[in-house]
Amino acid sequence: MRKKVIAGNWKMNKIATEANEFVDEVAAKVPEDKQVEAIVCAPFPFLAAIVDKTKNTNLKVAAQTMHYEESGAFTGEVSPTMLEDLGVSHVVLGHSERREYYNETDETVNKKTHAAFNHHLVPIVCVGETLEQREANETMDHVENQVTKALKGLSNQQVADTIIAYEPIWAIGTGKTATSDEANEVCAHIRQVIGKITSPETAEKVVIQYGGSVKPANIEELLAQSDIDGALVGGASLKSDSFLQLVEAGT
Ligand code: G2H
Repeated sequence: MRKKVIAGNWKMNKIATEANEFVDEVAAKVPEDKQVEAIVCAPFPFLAAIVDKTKNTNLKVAAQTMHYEESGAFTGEVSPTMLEDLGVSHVVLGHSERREYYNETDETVNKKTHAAFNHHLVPIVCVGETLEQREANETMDHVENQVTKALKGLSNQQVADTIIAYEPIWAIGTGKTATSDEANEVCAHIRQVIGKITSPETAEKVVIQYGGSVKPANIEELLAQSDIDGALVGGASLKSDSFLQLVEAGT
C-alpha cells in the first residue's frame, strides 16, 4: 500500500518568527506513522532553522524550487548541493507558479529532477492543465506530456521514488477544487502513463498527490480515491492547526 504524503507549500509567506512558531507547534505532533509523511515546503531563508528544529521529529523539510547546476554564476539561485548540505529532504519542482512567472519548462524540470536524485533529494514534480486546456479536452494529453518529459532518463527506481503532484491550475488558490472524481481520473491517467514509460509495478509505487484548494473539509474525500496518495496544500497549510488536521486525515 502506498503511503499518504501531505506537503504544506507555504509559497512566499511568513517571516522567520512565524515559520519557527509553526514548526514548534507542529513538528512534535506529526505522528510516527509509516503510512503518512508530512512535509513543510518553506522559503529558502527559513530552511536551515527548520531542518535544525525538525531533527528527531517526523516532519520533513522541502525547498520550493532550486537550480539544476551544482554551482556557478547564477545570481540569486540556490543549488541542489546547497540543499543537500543543509539536510533538506525534498524539493518541489515545476510548480505552475514557477512555470508561469519564472520560465520553468519541462526541460528544466527534467534537469532538476535528475539533479535532485544526484543530491539525495526527493523531487515533488508538479503538473497540471489550465482552464483553457481543460475546456478544450486537452487535460490528459497535456499531463501525459509533462510527466513523460519530467521523468525522461530516470531509472525505474528513481521514478518509483518521485512524488508527482497533479495540480489543475484553475483550482490553485481559487477556492475551486476539482471534484474528487475529476482529480482521481487524472491521477489514474498519470499512473498509467508512468506504467507505460517504466513498468506497471513501478507505477504502482509512485505517490501521486492532488493539489489545488485542498483544505480540512475536502481532504478526506480526496484521499479516499484510488489513485490520490496525498496532497500538496498551499493556503490551508499556513496555520499549524489546519496543517495538523490535513496530516491527521492521512493517518
Ligand atoms: C496549489 C496549492 C499548493 P492552494 O498551488 O501547491 O495551493 O492549496 O492554495 O491552492
